[in-house]
Amino acid sequence: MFKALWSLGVLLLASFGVGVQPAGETIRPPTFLPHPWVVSSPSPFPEPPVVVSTGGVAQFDLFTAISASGLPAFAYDGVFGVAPTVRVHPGDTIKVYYFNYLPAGTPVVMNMTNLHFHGLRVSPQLGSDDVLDMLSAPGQFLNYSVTIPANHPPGLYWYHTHPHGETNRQAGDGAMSGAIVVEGMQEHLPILASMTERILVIRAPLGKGKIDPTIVRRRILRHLNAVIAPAGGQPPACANGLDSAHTVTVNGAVTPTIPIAPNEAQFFRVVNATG
Ligand SMILES: [Cu+2]
Repeated sequence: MFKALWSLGVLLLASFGVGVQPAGETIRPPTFLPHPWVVSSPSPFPEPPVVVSTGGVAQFDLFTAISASGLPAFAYDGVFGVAPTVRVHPGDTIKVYYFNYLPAGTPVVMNMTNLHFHGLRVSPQLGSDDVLDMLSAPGQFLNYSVTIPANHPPGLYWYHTHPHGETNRQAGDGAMSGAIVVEGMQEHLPILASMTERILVIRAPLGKGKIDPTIVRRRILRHLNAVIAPAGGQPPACANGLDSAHTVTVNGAVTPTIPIAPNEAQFFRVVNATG
């Protein structure tokens, strides 16, 4: 009985978007840059690549593999440590082909992976935002088709890997996350339409050392202070450094500089993706 149910589960998973790469078929292999996310400091403000919905669909390929830091990382469009910002309208569908290039796991670190669409009011069924049944082992892929309801609130959301028991290591320490924008905020606040908009994905990838959540939280607050320093003024010194367990990054960079004119107002969308 149990075996029969298990087989049914595998069948369901197979038909709803989990699979192993068919033999003989080639997939576009990611070519990885040597180091994932830490750019030397200070650096110009890096903008994540953007996937915009066309014809009601925002579609992209995403991979995960071990980065130079020894942790799992996202790879997009051949670049390691990069996750695109996905921009959709209510009623659109996000389609992701997500391939697991992680090495074979152990009973402790299984290297399973999946995606969670954080904050979106979408279906939790197979093929959509289902973090319980949709899991890919190394060498497997997941096909997501996540439809945003037509009455979905506009705003900032995010996606990250969410295999239970491995999320902290992948999403927090490995910084596997990206932003999702559901358009329409400007209709509620028209002044936003005239402002430069910036996406700030704040992560805290693990360096070498011990994990200390208190230090991470303190660093995030201090870093946000630095990011929103007044125009023309020097941002206060940021506590970032490679000496601690985690390094706080903004869009993958350490202490980047955001250009802003005197008296200019900008529209910041800030994702706390520190895990
Ligand atoms: Cu989440």
